[in-house]
Amino acid sequence: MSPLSRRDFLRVGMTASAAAGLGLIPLKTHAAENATRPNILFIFSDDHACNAIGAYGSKINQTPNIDRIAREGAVFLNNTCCNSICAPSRAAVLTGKHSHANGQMTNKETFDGAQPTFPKLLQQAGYETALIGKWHLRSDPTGFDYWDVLPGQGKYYNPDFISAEGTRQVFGYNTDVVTDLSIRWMQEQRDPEKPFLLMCQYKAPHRSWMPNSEHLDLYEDETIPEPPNLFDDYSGRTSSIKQNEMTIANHLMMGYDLKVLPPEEGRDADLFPHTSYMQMSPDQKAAWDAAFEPRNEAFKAANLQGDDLVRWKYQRYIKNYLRCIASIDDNIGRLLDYLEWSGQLDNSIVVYSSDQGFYLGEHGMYDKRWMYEESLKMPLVMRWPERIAPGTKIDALTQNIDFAPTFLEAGGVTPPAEMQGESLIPLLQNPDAEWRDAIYYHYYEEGEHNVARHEGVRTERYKLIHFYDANEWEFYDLEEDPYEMQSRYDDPEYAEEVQRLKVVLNDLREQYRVTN
Ligand code: SGN
Ligand code: CA
Repeated sequence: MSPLSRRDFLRVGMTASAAAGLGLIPLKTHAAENATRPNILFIFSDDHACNAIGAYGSKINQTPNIDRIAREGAVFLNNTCCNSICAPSRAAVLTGKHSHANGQMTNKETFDGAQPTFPKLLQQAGYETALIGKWHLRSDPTGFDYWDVLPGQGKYYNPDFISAEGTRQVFGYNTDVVTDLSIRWMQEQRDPEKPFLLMCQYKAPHRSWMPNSEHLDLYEDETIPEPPNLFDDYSGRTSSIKQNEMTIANHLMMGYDLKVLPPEEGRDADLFPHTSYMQMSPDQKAAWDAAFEPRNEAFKAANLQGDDLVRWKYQRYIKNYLRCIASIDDNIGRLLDYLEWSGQLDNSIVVYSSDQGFYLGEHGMYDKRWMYEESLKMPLVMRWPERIAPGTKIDALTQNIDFAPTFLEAGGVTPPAEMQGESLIPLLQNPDAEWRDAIYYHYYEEGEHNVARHEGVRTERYKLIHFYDANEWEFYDLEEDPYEMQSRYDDPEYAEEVQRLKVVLNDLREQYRVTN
């Protein structure tokens, strides 16, 4: 393990000699600097569902450091993405615009980095800007004084990074390494005279859910509670959900996803040569094999079938997913410690979010893409003592297009008219401030996992979804049916509300100038 990936990095970094050993040079200025404009530390992960965050009432894990941000700041309880997939969500965050307006409708386009983004506008206004970690937008980042990104999805172990200087491999576990590089940039690579924006973006907990060596035993002796609809039979809904290819039962791969087959053997390895088992060091491999081999032997001996096998797959999947989150939470603790130690915590906005939610067995699924709650919702917690009272809870229907106008306003920049989101700052001070009463959603990608394209609208209580290729509609009363198990689209009791939401959907299409 590299010295920088040690969890006690900051504690050993406190003393001058240890700091020198790590190559750290103390900053010239600390708390007094930038008194007027806050730093912005934007911590962003990949596929972290609200249901796996303590501050959102997780029943399956604990996240003390993310919860600290929420407890000392605000938690947005109804934050959503506008298109539940990676590159489109990231583009919406950067541009403050819906997918059709920023051009990133699926993971397949190349992001148009010439358009206005909040990092670029903050940079022009005198912020020092950096991006470290997952990017996934194909074009070179624009608007950053410094960038150091993972190619594509990035690898969990010993990942490559691409910077303006070229590609290099860094030894260590991805989440630790991204944090190390982030702390190093804040501490010694930036201009301390300027306020900073740092986007620290983790690969985890994205598929294929590979935990760090130190967390391989976490949860092993526990049974993680199952969601009530793990065995969803998809009755009561349209044909779309029945055709999904993201079930725990049938679509998780025994090697790549569930770690039963050695990844270098057979079909899984052929399909997914990027699994980072192949590039682990001997010690990393030894820890991995020591954890999984005996468990796999016991699994094979048990010869599970039917629902028992599905339950086992759920446990194997969710435990590895949660172990990846344990590393994220540890590293958020390190970032908070660093800001506190360097006297910058209280003049910084610290945000944690993730590009979309994820199915943790709900509807029998993993992955995202659908407009159903668990992947529509996007975590958002924010600490900013100057503007947010501790323990603030915000129920308003916020969305990822609101992030850019918020950060711009915080940095004293007026958002350009083409940004479609709204600054969240009025809500921070008054969670009951006037706000939109419906959000627009549109998923465009066709391909992996077989999710039909759809658009829709969600209000505080209702949701209308249109799978427009098959012209199928679904309608949910979220108060009566929070798990979305029964579409009420054809129920006469809801006819009026369905019609009302169709009008709202059209209004939103007009407001956002959606033409496709
Ligand atoms: C990969 C994954 C998918 C996942 C997409 C998009 N397959 O293709 O399961 O939905 O990424 O994820 S994998 O077998 O290659 O891991 S996204 O978060 O980047 O949009
Ligand atoms: Ca993602």
